[in-house]
Amino acid sequence: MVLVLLACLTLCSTAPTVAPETDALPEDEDTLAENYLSHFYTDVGISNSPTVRNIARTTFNDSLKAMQSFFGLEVTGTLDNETIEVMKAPRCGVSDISRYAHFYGRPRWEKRQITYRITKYGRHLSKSEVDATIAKAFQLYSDVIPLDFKQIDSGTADIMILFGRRDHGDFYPFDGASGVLAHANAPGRGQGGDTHFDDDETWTLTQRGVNLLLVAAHEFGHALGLDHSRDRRALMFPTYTYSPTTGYKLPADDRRGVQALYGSRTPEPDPKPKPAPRPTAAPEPRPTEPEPEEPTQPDPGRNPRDEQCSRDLVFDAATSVRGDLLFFKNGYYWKKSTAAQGIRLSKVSARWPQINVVDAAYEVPDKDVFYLFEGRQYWGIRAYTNTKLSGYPKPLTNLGLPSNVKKLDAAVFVKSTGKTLFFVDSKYWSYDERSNQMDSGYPRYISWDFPGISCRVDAAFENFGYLYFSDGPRQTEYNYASKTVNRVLLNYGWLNCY
Ligand code: TQI
Ligand code: ZN
Ligand code: ZN
Repeated sequence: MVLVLLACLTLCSTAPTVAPETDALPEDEDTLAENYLSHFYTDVGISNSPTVRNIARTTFNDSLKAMQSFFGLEVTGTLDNETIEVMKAPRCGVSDISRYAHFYGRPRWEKRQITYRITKYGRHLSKSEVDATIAKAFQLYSDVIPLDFKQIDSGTADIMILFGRRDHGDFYPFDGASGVLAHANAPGRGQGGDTHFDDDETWTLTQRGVNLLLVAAHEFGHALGLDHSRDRRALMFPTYTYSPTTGYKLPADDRRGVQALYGSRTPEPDPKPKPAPRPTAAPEPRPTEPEPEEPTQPDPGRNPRDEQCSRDLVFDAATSVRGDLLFFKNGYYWKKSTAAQGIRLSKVSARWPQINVVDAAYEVPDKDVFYLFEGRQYWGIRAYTNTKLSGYPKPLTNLGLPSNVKKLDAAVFVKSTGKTLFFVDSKYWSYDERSNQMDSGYPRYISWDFPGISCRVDAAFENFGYLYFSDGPRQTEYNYASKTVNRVLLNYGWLNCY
C-alpha cells in the first residue's frame, strides 16, 4: 500500500488541513471538498462553449467532475472515497496533466549512451550512498529502454547533477526546506537533462524525510522527456508519494511513456505476424529535432536582425515572461533577458513548432503561463518549462471573443486588476483571468478608456508596473492607475541599440 507522505511542492498551495480520516465527519469532508474546489477548480473550464461555461462552472458538482477528470478518477460528480483521498493528498499546482505525457515537441536523447556526472554532493548522504542511489534511479529506466547511463567524474556529461541550496547557478533558486525538492531540464544540449536537488531537504534512503531514489527517478523521468502524468500510480504524477524502494520497479504508466520515446530494451514477443520493431528503431511519430542552443539562422531576405536598430521598427507582439521580454516580428522574436546580457533573435517555429507568426502575446505570472496568438488560435505555454499546455491550440472564441475576430492585434495582462485586455482594431475587450470569462460591456473603444494612446495597438506588455502600448514604431509608456502617459518612446529602444 502506498503512503502519502510529504507536503507541498512547487507552486503549491496546501489543501485545507483536515482531521485524521477516522475522525472526519461527513460535514468536514463537504467543507474540505468545497474549500478544495474553490481553491483549485474555480478556473477549470467545464465546457469550451463560453455560454455553457458561465452557467455550468459555478456548480459544485461540475467542479467536482472537472477535478475527478483532472486526476483520472471516475467522473461521478459525487464525493466518493477515492475523490476525498485525492483532496487530502498534498497537492501540486502543476495544472495540466494527462496520463503519461511527453514535453512539447517530444524532445528526447538521440543516442544510446548517456553520461552523467555528480558535480556537488549534499550534506545528508555519503558520496557512495548518493552514487548508488542515482545509479539505481537510472537503472529503473535502463531496465526497460535501450539506453545506458554511465557515471563520469570529470568534464561535461549529458546530465549534470548537483545538490545545491537557494541560488545554485541557474535562474531557478531553491526555496529552503519543503516547497520545491528538485528540478530537471528536458532532454537537449547544454543544460538539457541537468538535474538539481535542493539540499535544504532532508534527503534519505528511507521513508523519513525525502526519499532520494523516488525523487531522482521522478526527475530523471523529466530529464528523459516525460512530463507529468494524470495516472495516480505513476512516478510522474505530480504528488510525492512514498512507496517502499526495495525491489522498486518503474510503474507501468511511466514505462509506457518512456518506451514510447525510446522503444523497449527487450522487444516484447509479438503474437501478431508483423515484424517486431528493432529496439533502436525510431519511435513514431518522429520527434522534432532538439532545438539548437544558438538562435536559428533566419532565411535570408526576411531577417528582422537588419531591422533591429531601425527607428521604424514595428512589433507584431510583445510580452514579459518570467522577467524577460519577448518582442515578436515576422515569425522571429527577440528575447531581452534581465539576467543574461544581450538580446537573442530566434525563429518562433524553432521554439514552438506549431506557431509561425505571433500576432499577440501575454503572460499571467500568477499562473506561470503565457499565451501566444496566431490567427484564430492561441496556445498556452507553461513559463517554467517553456512547454505547451495540453488542450492547445484553442480557438479565440474560447475566450469569449466573437467569431468574426480573425486575429488579435495585441494582448496584455494588467497585474493590478487581474484582467487581460485584448485589442482588435480600434476596440478592446477585458477578460477576467480569475473567473476565466470575458467582462460584460465590451468591446469598448480604446480611445474612450486610454486617453493619450493612439486608437490602435500593435503590441502591448507590462514592465515594472507600466504598460507599454506600441502603435507603429512609437510606443507609449502608460500609467494604468492614473490613465496618464508617462513617456513616448520608440520600439527599437528596447533592443540595445546605441
Ligand atoms: N519539482 C517539480 C517537479 O519535478 C518541478 C517542476 C514543476 C517540473 N513542473 C515541472 C519539472 C514540469 C519538469 C517539468 O515536478 S518538485 C515531485 C512530485 C518535485 C515534485 O520539487 O516540485 C517530485 C520533485 F510532484 F511528483 F511529487 C519531485 Cl516526485
Ligand atoms: Zn537548478
Ligand atoms: Zn515533476
